[in-house]
Amino acid sequence: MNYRIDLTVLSESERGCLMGLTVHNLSDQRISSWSLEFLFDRYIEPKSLTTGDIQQVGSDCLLTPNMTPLEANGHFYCEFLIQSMPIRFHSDGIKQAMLVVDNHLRYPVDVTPIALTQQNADSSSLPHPLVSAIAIIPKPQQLQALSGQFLLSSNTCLLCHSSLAANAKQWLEQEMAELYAIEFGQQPTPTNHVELKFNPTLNAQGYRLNVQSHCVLLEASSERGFVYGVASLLQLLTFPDEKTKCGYLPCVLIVDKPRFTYRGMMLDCARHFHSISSIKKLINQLAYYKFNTLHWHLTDDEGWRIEIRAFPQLTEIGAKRGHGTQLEPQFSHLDSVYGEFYTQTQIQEVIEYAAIRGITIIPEIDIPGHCRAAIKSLPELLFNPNDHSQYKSVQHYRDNVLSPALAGTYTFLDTVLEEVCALFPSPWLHIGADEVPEGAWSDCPLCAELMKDHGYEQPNQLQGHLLSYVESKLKKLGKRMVGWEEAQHGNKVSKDTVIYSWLSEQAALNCAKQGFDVILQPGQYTYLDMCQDFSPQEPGVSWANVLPLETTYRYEPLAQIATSDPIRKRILGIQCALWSEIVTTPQRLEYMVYPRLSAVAEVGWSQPTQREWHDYLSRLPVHLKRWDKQGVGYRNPWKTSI
Ligand code: TNX
Repeated sequence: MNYRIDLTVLSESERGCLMGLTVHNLSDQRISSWSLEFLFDRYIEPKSLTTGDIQQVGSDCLLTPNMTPLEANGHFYCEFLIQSMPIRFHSDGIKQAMLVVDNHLRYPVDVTPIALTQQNADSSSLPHPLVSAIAIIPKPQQLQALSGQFLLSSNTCLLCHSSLAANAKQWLEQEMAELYAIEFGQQPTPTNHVELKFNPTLNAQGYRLNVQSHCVLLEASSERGFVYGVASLLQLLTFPDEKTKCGYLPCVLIVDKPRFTYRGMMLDCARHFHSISSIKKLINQLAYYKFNTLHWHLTDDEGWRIEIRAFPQLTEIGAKRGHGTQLEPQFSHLDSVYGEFYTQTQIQEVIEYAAIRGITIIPEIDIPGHCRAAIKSLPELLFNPNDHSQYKSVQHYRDNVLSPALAGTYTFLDTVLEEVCALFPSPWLHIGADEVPEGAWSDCPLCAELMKDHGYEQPNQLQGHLLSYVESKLKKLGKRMVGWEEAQHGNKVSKDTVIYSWLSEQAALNCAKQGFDVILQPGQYTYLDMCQDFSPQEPGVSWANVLPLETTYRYEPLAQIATSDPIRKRILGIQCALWSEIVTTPQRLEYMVYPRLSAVAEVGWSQPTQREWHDYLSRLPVHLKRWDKQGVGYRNPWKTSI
């Protein structure tokens, strides 16, 4: 390659980091007119740049050197300050760069790993406990190992006595066929059958699984209970013998039910798009680990990913980013147009696939912040030319907030929400509400008028104004509004709103004390985009934590809250999240998700008294083996080099 850039951390302080950037021209051509476009997700303070100018929109940066030519075999050097915590990972460096010559010719640039001032301590290493044969994750509430085993083969008959078990039956049949090429026999036999039977005495999400040498009896009182019983059955199965096509289930009696009623995962498909097949593969694993919710983050500044039939512009324009489109390139794919979206038909297919596995999909339409893709797609409705408010969002956008004072905003919201509510059977709809930047709506005549009309004193009350409109719209559409913890800012939404807290568990407890139902999603323990270890090559971000498997596993929700404290009733459950800024490929997705997903599963399902780190580790190897068979990529926590 003819061009190369090196980025070095020169010093770190409270205020941020001082960085040195060198642009090398390795060719024998002098370049007189050039600029450098690069993707970097920290904010560069424009005034701090020692030579040239910088423009930044999100992670897209354009450095123009002010007439400094790039000599043949020469280099250009500048320094700048970034607002950032100390940098310890290569993922924090420049992701991609292009040299722009004479304003239009674009050349690829080699980007060396960021040079750090300091590295973290060594990577952690894990003990090697004895491998458990009965290795169910999450750990069941009661499990009694019995002697003997059940032989499962195509001679086994699957008997289903309850319509509530139909989905679970279908899932079991599909898994057996796909993974082991075993199809259940049709003839009922007294000595070789798996029976699914309704038992009204069991807990709503509970099940009872009794494996005996001549039959397997799975009982539950709900659709989900049957699915969880099947998940345990699938996990108990030792891999069928390839030749004879039969597998073994150890004889056991399991009586099980979850600690929390809500166990979810959030997937961000806006920052990077994940294919329908990746999402289905993930949903299938969620079912194996007894999750019941996928929270689908479908819109954000960097992309609108859900077809809205009334507004095709949202996906024609808002799903694409890159040169020649309305949205700048972000995070990756600097050299091409990036972006896809899901049609409503595809979404329907995913909803059905998830339903068979006991998983509800909650869609998220993130408003009023994180709306840049929507605003660029529908400027005639959403752009307010008279709003001169100055703000910068956490992700460095200055034009990503919906206006509560524009009529078009309400037309947009009504239409989008009507379509989304009709598409998703979920009783909840997530409206985001996170990270509205300070300063939004502060210099806008229409907003000032609206504030005056309603007697609001602070512009941020307009957030409450907008959200309470959305809440009543959703109520009319038969849905309950749920949102990030900032949804209660502006103080106008009702206590029916479910709050997803992400900054800390304390934030969740504060909301619960005010009377909100909450879902725990503390970034410090449950954010799967956080690096999994300390080595600089480990992919991920680290603003909330470095998050090794052990840290996730050891998260103990509500550890400080007395068992008798009524506030516990307000904590509906827990959720992990994969934000996708750094999730550029399906392989990266699985690397970030597994095995930490299984650790979160146990936090959400099993009672604290049943959880033990070494015991969990002794069960994990069986899962790695199954993931190998299923083609699920994972980070092997026992092999630390990447
Ligand atoms: C915070 S958690 C965000 C996201 C980012 C994520 C990166 C939340 C509600 N907002 O917009 O993608 O951090 O880790």
